[in-house]
Amino acid sequence: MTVSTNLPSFHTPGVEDDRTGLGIETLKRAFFDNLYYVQGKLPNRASTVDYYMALAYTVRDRLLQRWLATEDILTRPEVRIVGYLSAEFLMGPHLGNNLINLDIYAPVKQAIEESGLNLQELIDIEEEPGLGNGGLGRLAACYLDSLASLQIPAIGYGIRYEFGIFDQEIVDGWQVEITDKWLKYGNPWEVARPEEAVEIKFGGYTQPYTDDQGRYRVRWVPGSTVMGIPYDTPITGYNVNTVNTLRLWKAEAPESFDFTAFNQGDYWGAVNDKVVSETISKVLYPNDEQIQGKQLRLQQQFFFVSCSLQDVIRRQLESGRTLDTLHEKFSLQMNDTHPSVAVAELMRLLVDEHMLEWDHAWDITTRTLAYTNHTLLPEALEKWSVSLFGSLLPRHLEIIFEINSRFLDQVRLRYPGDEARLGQLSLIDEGGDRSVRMANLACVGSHAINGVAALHSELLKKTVLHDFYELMPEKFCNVTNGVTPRRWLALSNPRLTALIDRRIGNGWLTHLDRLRELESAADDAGFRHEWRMVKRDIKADLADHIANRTGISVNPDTLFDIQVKRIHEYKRQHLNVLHIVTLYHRLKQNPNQDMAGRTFIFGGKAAPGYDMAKRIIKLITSVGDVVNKDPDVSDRLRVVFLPDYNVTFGQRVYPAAELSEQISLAGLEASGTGNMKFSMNGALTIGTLDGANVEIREEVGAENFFLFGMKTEEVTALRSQGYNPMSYYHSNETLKAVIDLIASGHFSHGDRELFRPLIDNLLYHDPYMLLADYQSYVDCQDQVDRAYRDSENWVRMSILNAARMGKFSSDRSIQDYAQTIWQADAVPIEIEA
Ligand code: CGF
Repeated sequence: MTVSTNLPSFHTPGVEDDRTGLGIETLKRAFFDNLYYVQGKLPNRASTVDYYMALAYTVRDRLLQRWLATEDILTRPEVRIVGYLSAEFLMGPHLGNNLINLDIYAPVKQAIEESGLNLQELIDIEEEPGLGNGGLGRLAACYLDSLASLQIPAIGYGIRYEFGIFDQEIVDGWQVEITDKWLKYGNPWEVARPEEAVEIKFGGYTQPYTDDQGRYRVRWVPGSTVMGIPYDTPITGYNVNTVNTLRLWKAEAPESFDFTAFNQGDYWGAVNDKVVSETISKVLYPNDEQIQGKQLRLQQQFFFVSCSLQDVIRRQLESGRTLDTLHEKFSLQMNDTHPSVAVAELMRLLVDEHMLEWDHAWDITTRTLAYTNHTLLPEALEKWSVSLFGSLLPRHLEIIFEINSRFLDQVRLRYPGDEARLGQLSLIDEGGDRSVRMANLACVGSHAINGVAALHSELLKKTVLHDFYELMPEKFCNVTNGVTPRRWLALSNPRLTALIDRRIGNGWLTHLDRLRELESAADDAGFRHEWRMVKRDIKADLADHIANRTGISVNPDTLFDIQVKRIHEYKRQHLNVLHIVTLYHRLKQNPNQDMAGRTFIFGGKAAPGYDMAKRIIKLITSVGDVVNKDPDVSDRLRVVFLPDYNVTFGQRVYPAAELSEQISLAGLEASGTGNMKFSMNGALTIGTLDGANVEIREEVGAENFFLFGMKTEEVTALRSQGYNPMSYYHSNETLKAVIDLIASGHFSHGDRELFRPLIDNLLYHDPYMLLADYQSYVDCQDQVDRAYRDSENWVRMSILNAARMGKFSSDRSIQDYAQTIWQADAVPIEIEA
């Protein structure tokens, strides 16, 4: 179905308009016009931020017609809409991405240069909206890019946190958190829509009553209300007319000022209401895969879910449909359990507010909602104490009990007398302080449940969701994650993109499988030379950046070995450190050791309350301090921790990488997406058979992937037979020497206490089995070293890695979702002049 829109254009036909025109002179005029009229600045007084803002408005003007046209088609009853519900959207800077997607990079560059400015400087100054912790939020951002590029009408729904993920500084080798003030200069990309605000209720109590038809009903009398104000950001598709919307909700008090309280002299009380309400969207919880059970977090979740569902219902009714067909117009994807209170809220809206019968409402709810699971880590599975839940959402708790009782009745029929199974499946965990299990709620209330990589989806069926799989196998499926090649290749690696274009022409950015046409180029010495030169240049740029940022000089002719991701014990950054110390120890013993020089680069944030992760950062920086200054080794080894890893930093780092570290303990990384960004940019992976590594290896070929470590089954077997890390320590001389060296205070100015918690943890518990995988890892790293020294073959493997990454475009993931879960089609938009 292609739809045409005929919006009023406000343009004079045939005349290039300052708001839409793409001629160089027009762009320049528009740019200075925005600087003057929107920023209120003359060029001689304008800062780089002012110029950035003026350019952002100039670009935004050029997408508005498509944005309004896309908004317009959403109102048509026959157009199906995907709603992506996510507590996190880690969008990254918009300007550069929009220039690429609108295909206006070249004219804008020219216009800006002719104005005596530098486009890259303006792109670089954008404060990135860091409204996410890591993989999950960034995945949501890639999916919005692909939805728009595939012309699927979609709305991303989330929270407009005033403070996103903290900025990280490294002080004396430790992480220090700084508030992220991304909104300090204003946000040119968003448009507030206060006229579409909705009211959100909390607390209070419920009251049964009988309606005029004599039916039993329940009324929720809330204790407080908050307003949700939508802020919309346009999400451009690549080279298409579709511009979807990211709708983020900001919490505000219903009345900006309580005059009664004020007049009675209670100024504090009057303002307090406003302050308390706004707290809800104040700050993103900075924990990745670790629940904290804080009341404010549940408030945030319910807040954005209720705002979004009310918005969806309004759109449904405004399109002329009734709620009976909500599932025909909307498919709502819950990104993890964070939005899973949607199951209860949609039921409440349909039953209590729109007076549908329970069974009918339940049918609509389950046909509308679907759930993506992102983790097997037990500490990440969300639970809310029944008492906390009931005090904040008393009506929802009743609804959850009702859903549970009906659900468990069905389970009883299917498995008579199986109390243990009933206990596992129940939405309520009856052990200790009773709690609501959000993953169970999501499973029961959805028509589809998916994991994010083939291995992860299989493990879900075997472990955490095993009982659900046995009961409802038809709901389970896999959608392997993907990343957008527009941001992660075209925008971040223009040099490689240009080289690929020269070889295979364009068009591959939307059909990433076409990169396979590069395979033959891997055998072409001339092409390999060009490939190597591109990588070398980008490495030199990163080396400059590292020198500016950290004062550490690194040699671009060494192997760039990179691990960037959240710092977490299961991701095993400290295994990487054990390898570095092993090389250091070897070189100290034999300074003439023949090895390729290596630069180890780390980046990533630790959750502020996660002591072990923070100590891992300190270990990396401390080892770096010693190694980088030691003349015996520093020509061959360098260790860098680059502070404040974020999307912008990722864009610099992935293109420069030669070796990608994906070394989690098998069975624990659901998918990973950094692994895909690295390979797409021609890095080789050293990794375990975990998450999407498994599929990456299948695609690129085992001979182009450095595999090490135990498989999931081996991990399980070792654990069940009783894992004893100490036995590895005692039986492996080098491992013992490496651990002893760290424990001796060699990297901590003689302080033997600093790393004791890490060392003791490894020797006495080692939950992520570093010691068991150590030797295999070191052997594999030696293989990497030998391979790197055969530089022609290395480049060959690098080209083949990039050439075979088609599967990991988020376009493929979105097509999978669209076909198997959403039944959503492309709706190409024609804009009539
Ligand atoms: O989601 C993650 C990431 N930490 O955000 N999980 N969560 N929750 C997984 O650990 C990654 O493996 C996964 O790639 C990502 C997106 O699905």
